[in-house]
Amino acid sequence: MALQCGIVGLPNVGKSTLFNCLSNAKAQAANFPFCTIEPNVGVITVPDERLSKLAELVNPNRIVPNTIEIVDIAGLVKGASKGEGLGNQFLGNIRSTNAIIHVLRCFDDGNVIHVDGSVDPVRDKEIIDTELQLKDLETVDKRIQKVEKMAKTGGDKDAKKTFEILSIVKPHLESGKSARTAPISEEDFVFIDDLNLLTVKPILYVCNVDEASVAGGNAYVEQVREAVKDENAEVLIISAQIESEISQLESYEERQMFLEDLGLSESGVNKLIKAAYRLLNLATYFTAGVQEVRAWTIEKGFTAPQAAGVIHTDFEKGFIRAEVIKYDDFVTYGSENACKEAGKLSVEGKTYIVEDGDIMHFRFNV
Ligand SMILES: Nc1nc2c(ncn2[C@@H]2O[C@H](COP(=O)(O)OP(=O)(O)O)[C@@H](O)[C@H]2O)c(=O)[nH]1
Ligand SMILES: [Mg+2]
Repeated sequence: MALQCGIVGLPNVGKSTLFNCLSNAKAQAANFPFCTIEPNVGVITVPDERLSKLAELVNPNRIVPNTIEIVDIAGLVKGASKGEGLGNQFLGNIRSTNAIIHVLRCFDDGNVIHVDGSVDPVRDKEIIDTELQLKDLETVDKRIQKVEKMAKTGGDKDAKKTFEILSIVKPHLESGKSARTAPISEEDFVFIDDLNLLTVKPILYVCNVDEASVAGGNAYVEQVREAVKDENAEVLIISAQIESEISQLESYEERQMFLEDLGLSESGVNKLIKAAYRLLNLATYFTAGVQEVRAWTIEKGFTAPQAAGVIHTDFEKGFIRAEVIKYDDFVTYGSENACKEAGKLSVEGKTYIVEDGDIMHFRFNV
């Protein structure tokens, strides 16, 4: 599962600066290598303290963390939905992502030109939103044309339901709102899943601020918070410039000192990767053996066989049972055997829903 987060925003807001910080492995606190697979696509490992803790206890030959892909989607401008500035290509890039990181310029700097002449993150956000919403309207209209007749002549239940839902989504988009906030239930969203609407994708806002605002934010950040308060979206404060300075520092100690001087406990890049992972609504389980300690990505709500299938389809097909240890128990007792003796290892069947942090051992036959 290569899950992707796309970085969007107007030109000159700091997208590529951030992307480059991510791509600089030195910027990371520990072992979070990043490799650029295309000029604008990178694979980054997700920092997870639990993985390091398990590795300390098990002392395996290797440690394999989770990864996600980050895409720097350049070139979104006003008119993109009408094909302006290669707009369609960039909108297509967004369509293939699983979540969106929207970077907003919240710093003043006369030397960095703003495409609209002044710093106004809320206006900037609305420009991008509008382009995405217009594109979605196009998609919705096309589908309405397709299902309307079927819906009205009765018969096809799904067509009727889809038509009903789209009749709510359409005016919502027309009123300048994103589909993710449309007043329809989660079950109803399933009916329009295959439209792959751009404004349904989960979103995270990154306010790119100057050094003085990095610990406490600034007036621009407050404006952004106010503007997105109904979106149920996280707002992160990051200074791309500081992140790139941090990424120049050689040692971990130097970077920690730099962060402490700024009143920060963690680099913005780390925060960003973790937030992006949360955004994808994923869960992590672990396998912990002497060969390797490894994190595995699953969707929330996966059953034990589904989770086993992430390792190998044979594991899912031939699933017999799973032995499960809770992360906290593993840390308390220190090993699988100690957990077993303490009665902290449970044997679970096919209907077990894997929880975030579970340490799993699958039994299967092929
Ligand atoms: N002062 C300041 N300049 C920044 C910051 N982030 C990016 N820039 C500058 O803004 C310009 C555009 O940045 P870039 O990352 O290329 O923007 P993109 O077009 O969104 O990819 C570059 O000259 C950056 O050095 C920041 O946090 N503070
Ligand atoms: Mg760029």
